[in-house]
Amino acid sequence: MKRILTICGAILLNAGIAFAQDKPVEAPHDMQHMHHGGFMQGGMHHAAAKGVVLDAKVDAAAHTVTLRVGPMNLPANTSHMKMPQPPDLVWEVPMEGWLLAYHPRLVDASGNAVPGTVLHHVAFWNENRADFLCPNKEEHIFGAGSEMTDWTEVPGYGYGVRKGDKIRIETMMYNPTATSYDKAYLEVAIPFQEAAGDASAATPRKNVYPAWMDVASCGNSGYDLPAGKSEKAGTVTVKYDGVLLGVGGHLHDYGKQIVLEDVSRKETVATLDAKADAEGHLESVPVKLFVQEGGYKFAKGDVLKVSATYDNSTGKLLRDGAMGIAVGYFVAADDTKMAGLRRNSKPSHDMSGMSHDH
Ligand SMILES: [Cu+2]
Repeated sequence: MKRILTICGAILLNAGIAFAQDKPVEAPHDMQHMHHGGFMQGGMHHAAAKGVVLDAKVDAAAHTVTLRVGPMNLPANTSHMKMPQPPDLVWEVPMEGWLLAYHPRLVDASGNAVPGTVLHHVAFWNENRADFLCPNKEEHIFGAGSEMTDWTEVPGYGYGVRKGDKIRIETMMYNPTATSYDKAYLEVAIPFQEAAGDASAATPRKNVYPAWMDVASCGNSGYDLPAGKSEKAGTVTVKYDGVLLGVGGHLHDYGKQIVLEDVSRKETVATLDAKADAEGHLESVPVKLFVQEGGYKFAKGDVLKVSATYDNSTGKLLRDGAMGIAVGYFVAADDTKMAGLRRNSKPSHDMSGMSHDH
């Protein structure tokens, strides 16, 4: 497929640690990002949804920040190609510390639940850090699709952030249901712990690094899904000693299974069988935890293989319809070695698959 560069505007929000109702601030266009193909497919441009902004509310007492993307109008029976899509939005982290968990949900303007089936994908990227498995990409710190993956806290661990880190939020909606939703919002509640602050939060967390082991290796995640049964596999090499605390998975509709193997050790790390409804719409992908055993050991140089199987019952090829990603948390044996992944200045985006494309 011919991929064409497109420039997406970004909105920067400066959220202070306060109860104040933070007003979103539109940044001048120096915050623009170059994307590789993400919003251009088959020569068709996604229409941009107007008026979608990012709101960040910090509840200092509850140590939780809630990010809210919206409002979005979602007409019934609309594919992700036809749906006007929100622009990329940027959250600037207001404190030093750790993000502990991610709890996504969809609501309407009155706070009533909207079904997760209308979320095609959301992805959070830390623009100030490189991915430890694929340094050509930014660190992908959280993602969810229709299965609305809830990322729960792993006690004692957290994702380290610095004040001013820019977290880019890519949201893609669709609506395969017969019900239209007006003014829908995607909310992600993120409990956090400050590095230094009140005495109760004094015990530092161990740093985790999100591990995205993709059937597309270090390229763009989205691929064309053929009709019927199919399998795609990719490999990635671990460059640090450490442990994997657990692994979940990301698939799209008609996804069946994700298998993660450590080829160097000739071992299956995890087999994850997806749950879907009668039409094949993805409902959930299980999570396998190794925390009890102290984590699944990876050695520098280990080759990991991830494979995804699908059974596309539509009878036709679905353009950019699939992804297959095993997602886990990695803890380095020597955390100081991970410091080199920090990017202090804005990176010049390369062309090798920066965005989580659809
Ligand atoms: Cu996806």
